[in-house]
Amino acid sequence: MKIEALKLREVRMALRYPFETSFGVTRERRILLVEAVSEGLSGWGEITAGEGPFFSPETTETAWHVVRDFIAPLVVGKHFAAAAELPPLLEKIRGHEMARAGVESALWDIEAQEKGIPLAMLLGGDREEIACGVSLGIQPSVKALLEKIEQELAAGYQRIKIKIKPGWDVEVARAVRERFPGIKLMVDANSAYRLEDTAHLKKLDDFYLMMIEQPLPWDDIYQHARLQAELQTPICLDEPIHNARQAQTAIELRACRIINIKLGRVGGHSEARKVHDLCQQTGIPVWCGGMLESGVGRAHNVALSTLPNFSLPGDVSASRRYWEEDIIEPEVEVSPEGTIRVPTGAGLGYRVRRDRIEKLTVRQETWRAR
Ligand code: SMG
Ligand code: MG
Repeated sequence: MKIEALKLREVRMALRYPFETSFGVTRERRILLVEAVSEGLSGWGEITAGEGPFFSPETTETAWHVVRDFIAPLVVGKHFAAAAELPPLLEKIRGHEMARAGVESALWDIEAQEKGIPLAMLLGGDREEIACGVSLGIQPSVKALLEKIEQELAAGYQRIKIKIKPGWDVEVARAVRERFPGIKLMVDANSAYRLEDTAHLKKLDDFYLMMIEQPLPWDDIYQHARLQAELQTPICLDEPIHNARQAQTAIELRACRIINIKLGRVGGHSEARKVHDLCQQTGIPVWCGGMLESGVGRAHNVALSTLPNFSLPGDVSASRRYWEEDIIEPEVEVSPEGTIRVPTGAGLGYRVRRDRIEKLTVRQETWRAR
C-alpha cells in the first residue's frame, strides 16, 4: 500500500450516560479518527486518548500534535508491504502509544481490505464470536448500581466490572455479591489505592472476584507484586502495560495474574499481538479493555478479541450502551448470550458512516503525498 493521504478528524460524541471512575467523570468524548487513503481504499483507526491526562499522559490535544508534527511526515507518501512495517518507523517516538495505535490501525484496515479478508483473520484470530462484559462506572447509590447490574445481566452480558475508589469499594462489592452470588464479578480501581491500603484491599478477597484491576499507581509494577503476594484475588494490570517488555516484567515479578490489553495503550495491533503471545506462552489470560470507543475503535477491539488467549469476557459491549447513534453500520450488537458476532466482510467489516462523521466533526486536517 502507498499512503497517498492521511486525514485526521476530531469528532465530539456525547455519551448516553456519564461514566465515572476514580479519576473523574466523562460526559462527552473528543475522539480522533484517522483515515488513511491508499489506491482507492480508506482505512480507519481511532485514537483513544482521553480529554485530559487522567487515565494516561496522552490527551486528544497531545495526540493531534504528535500525529500532525511527527507521525504524518513519516507515513504520508510511504509504501508499506504490510501494516506491521509501520511500528519500526515510529520507534523513535517515545510514548504517545494511542496516537501511534490510531494510525497503525488504519493501515491494518487497509491491508485486510487489500487482501479481501476480515481484519480478525489478518490478525490471526479464529473466533466467530467474542464474549462480552460491561464496565459500570461509579453510581449515585448502591441501589442504582444494583439496578444497572440487573439490566446488564438481563441483556446477556457475561461478566460485570464495577469501578471502585476509597469510600465506594468493600461495602459496594459486598452488596453486589449478596444480591448476585453467582455472577462473574470484578472491580477496577484505576490506581486509587496505595500499598499502605493492603489490609483494606484484602477485605475484597471475601467476594471471590475474578480479579481486581489496577489497584495501585498508574505507572507501577513492582508494588503490585508486593500486593499480589498478599491477596488471594488475582490482580489484573491495565495502565502500566504499554508493551510486551513491560508485560514480561509484570509476569516475571508476579505483579499480576491477568492482563487487560488495550489497543491504544500498547501502541497498536502489532504490539497488542506481542503482549497476547507472551501472555499465552506464560499462562496469563488476557481480555480486551475499552476506552469508551466509537464504532471504529470498537470494530478494531472486536477483531483483536478473536485471538485465542482472549479467554475472558472483555469491556467490548454494544454501541447502544454508549451512543444514541454510532458512526458505523451495522452498530455493534450483543446477543442474549452476551456475545458479539465477528463480522465476515473485508477489513473492519462494518461500514463507516461518513454522513454521521461529517456532522460530528469539529476540526480536520489532511496531509497528502506530493
Ligand atoms: O469502553 O466500556 C468502556 C469503558 C471500559 O472501564 C473501562 N475503561 O480503566 O479500564 C479502564 C477504563 C478506562 C476508561 S475511563 C474513561
Ligand atoms: Mg482499567
